[in-house]
Amino acid sequence: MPRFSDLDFTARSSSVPRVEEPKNRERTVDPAALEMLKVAQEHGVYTAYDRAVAQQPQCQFGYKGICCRICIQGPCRIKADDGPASRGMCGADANTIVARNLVRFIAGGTSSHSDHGRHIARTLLHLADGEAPDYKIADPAKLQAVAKRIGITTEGKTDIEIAKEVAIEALDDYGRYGDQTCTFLTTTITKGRQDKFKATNVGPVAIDRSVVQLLAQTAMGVDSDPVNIIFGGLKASLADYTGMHIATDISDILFGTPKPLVSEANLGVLEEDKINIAVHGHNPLVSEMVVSAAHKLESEAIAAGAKGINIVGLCCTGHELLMRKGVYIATNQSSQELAIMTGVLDSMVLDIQCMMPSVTTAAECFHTRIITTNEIAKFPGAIHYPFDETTAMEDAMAIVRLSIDNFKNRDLNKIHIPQHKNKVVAGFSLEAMLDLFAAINPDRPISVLTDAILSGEIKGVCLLAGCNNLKQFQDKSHLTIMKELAANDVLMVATGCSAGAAAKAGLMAPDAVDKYAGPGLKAFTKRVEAANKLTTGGLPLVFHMGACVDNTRAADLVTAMANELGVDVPKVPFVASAPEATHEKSISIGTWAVTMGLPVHVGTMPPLEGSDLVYGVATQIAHDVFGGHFILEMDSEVAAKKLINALEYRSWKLGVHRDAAEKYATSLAQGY
Ligand code: BF8
Ligand code: SF4
Repeated sequence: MPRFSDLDFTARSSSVPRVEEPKNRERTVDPAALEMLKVAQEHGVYTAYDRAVAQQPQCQFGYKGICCRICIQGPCRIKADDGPASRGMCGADANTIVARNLVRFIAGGTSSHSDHGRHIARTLLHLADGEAPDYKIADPAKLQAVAKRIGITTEGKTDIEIAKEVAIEALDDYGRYGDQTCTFLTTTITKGRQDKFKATNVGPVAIDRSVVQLLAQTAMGVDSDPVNIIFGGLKASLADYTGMHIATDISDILFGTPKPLVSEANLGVLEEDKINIAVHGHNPLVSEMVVSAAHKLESEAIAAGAKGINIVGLCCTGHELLMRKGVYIATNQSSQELAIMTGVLDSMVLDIQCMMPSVTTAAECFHTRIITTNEIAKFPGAIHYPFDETTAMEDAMAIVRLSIDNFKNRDLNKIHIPQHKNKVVAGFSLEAMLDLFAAINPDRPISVLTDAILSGEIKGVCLLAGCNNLKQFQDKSHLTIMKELAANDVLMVATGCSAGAAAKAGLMAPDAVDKYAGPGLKAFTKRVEAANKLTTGGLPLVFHMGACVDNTRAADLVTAMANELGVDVPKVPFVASAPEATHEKSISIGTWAVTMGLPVHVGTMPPLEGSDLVYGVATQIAHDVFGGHFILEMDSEVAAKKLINALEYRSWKLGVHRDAAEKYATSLAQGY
């Protein structure tokens, strides 16, 4: 059972409003976004912030997960505790309906990440076959490391030969016929997790199959056992992990493994005298090529009257570029439309995921060209330029030229760039983190972190992940939790829009350590900083680990910590938080993180309150089986305390078990 040392806390959320100030459209704490909301109003353009208000009050059947519409006898709603209205027409009860709805989110999230991963893996295969000449193996060392990890011999083989085998092994994880659990899962987790997943039958053998099976399992008239349905969801969530790991590994191979670097974040990074291109979405295959094409076409931009080309990132494809190239982050998910209203965005280049359909509407009042590039993501009103990896540079140059050509269409009366931006130190892949620690202990770098936890210098590690959610004020929960954890000596890594929130607010700048870190965290950070010759001006308060798809970097970190400590993941003082979870992807990530053995805070209520059984499984029973559980808490200050409680509990227990092991000369107890 999860335990809170503060006995006022329970598995239920505090009673804060589920939608903060539902009539207030100024739903953000980002000063640049607040400024641009006024500009939007002046131009009469509705944004996500207005639509969030217009959607209130939201349907409570849907909110609690007790609306079923998976067959067309429905929608059926659970309207009573007993009698005929307590079940849908087919007889499904609240527990079944909530469980089915929830795991179908996981199927969606897994599909998103893994289809992205497949695209990257196929590109590596095309590269190996000589069909994607514009891509290259940017990090041969990572290629070697991944190959070795997944059991491919590398001696006597060229990089291209190894790349082909890695790509085929990755693609095998999507559609294997046999019974072997996915390679990119089993080779990246602890022995304890391998055994646990085998014992509970949640290890996927093929990513695609786990999603298809889950949809089949949850179709009308198939599985009505909510617990069995949840286990199907767990299998799909581990398939999500697998697809994400493939995406990160192969993106590093193709584009380089991130290293510490300096950049800036927030709308103030837009430059009036340059061609501004925002790359938006998730898949670096397009955005990396756009960056390269922009370098080649600088002279054309100058000929068009601009001082050059300024690429900025939106959402996770921006984080991919920030991590590897130092490209600026313009903003995170909720405020994407506002970038258009600066009047200086000459194009917005979209690939997949988290892109608002309304960007084309916003662009109608401004000159921005919206350019879609993926066959599964077309927007009415946008220019569709089909991007093909086999002709990548040619396509990217055409896209950049569409942007240069649009510079002349700017309306000088509509220009408004908010002067808000902050320094960002990013680029913390796991490899980069271990390099930092190796300056103190070259033999066992990870022990620098685990020793700091064992000595009590820091309380543990928290992964901050996930989205913006306009039920709350944009970024507010992220920043509240980060500041509270920092003051309590918790080391933080962040991804996706959470990293975006930290970056915009200056929490990824070195001076944030002096401002917000507690004494232990400050001492730890400064010690690591002093041991390294950094060119970044210091280490940040929150370490940027990448895009959402890179959450597996954090999983690899906790796996390394577990192996170093000689325990399984559920014993490691490591927690995760998605303060503003939104996308289906955040549900699948949260679920695999719980299955891996982590306490996972979610700050926006997923639709499961309609079933006490499903709620109890997520927040309590999961802990008994896997050692991880959800902390569903809408009050971000309480959430921070609950996360700290979870870390303290784990550190205390780890200490007790270590003392006992020392005293009785046994290995550490593995129970949690
Ligand atoms: O994958 S954090 S809103 S942008 S889903 Fe989307 Fe959520 Fe942002 Fe990136 Ni992740
Ligand atoms: Fe209604 Fe059952 Fe159909 Fe769901 S599956 S919509 S509960 S009849």
